[in-house]
Amino acid sequence: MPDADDPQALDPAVRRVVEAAARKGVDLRVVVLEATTHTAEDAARALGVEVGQIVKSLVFVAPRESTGHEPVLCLVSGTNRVDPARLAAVVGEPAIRRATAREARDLTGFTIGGIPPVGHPHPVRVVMDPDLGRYREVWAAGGMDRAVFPVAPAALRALTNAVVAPIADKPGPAPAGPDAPAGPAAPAGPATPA
Ligand code: 5CA
Repeated sequence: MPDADDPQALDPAVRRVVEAAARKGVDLRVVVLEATTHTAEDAARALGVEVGQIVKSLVFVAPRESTGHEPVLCLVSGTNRVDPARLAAVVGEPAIRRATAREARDLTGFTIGGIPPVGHPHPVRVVMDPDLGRYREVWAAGGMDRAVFPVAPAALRALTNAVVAPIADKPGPAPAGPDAPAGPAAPAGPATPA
């Protein structure tokens, strides 16, 4: 698996990720794989790690009268799905929904399958799934569908300024762990089944 050591040799999209991390003092080791790692399963197989260790970067949008949509980026463990009702409660955006592929590209500058946690053209709110903290190291997309990089969950959180909150679609009430935000973390009223 070739390491992309030479920043000049990197795809421009990957370079945006590496440079954004470098500006925050984090030296990313981006690995460019030979086969696509479009999905978390692909990435886990290619890297020989657990699917839960793969960071899914999922774009959601909250409607805004003035600017159209505000993106919210969810960093989710590869085995989990986002429960939109939980996410809505965590971010205080009742009308939040999944971005279309086109919206995701227009808002982030990256294509689905390679959307990274950092390197976006505008600051973006980030919510991180606490399950990523189960691992010493997780792997996130590096700007294109064959590029991934390893990162410690705490470093990923610091790099993205993420709020860590239970947004995954799981049975039972949302756990109120020490990372749960002070705001409306648990969905109020009946949760909408996904
Ligand atoms: N490179 C991998 C592992 S890091 C990756 O980027 N995975 S991902 O989960 O972050 O991105 C793929 C996800 O994009 C899929 O799981 C799927 O949930 C989502 N997706 C795929 N097509 C669409 C679409 N048309 N609209 C919205 N989301 C989509």
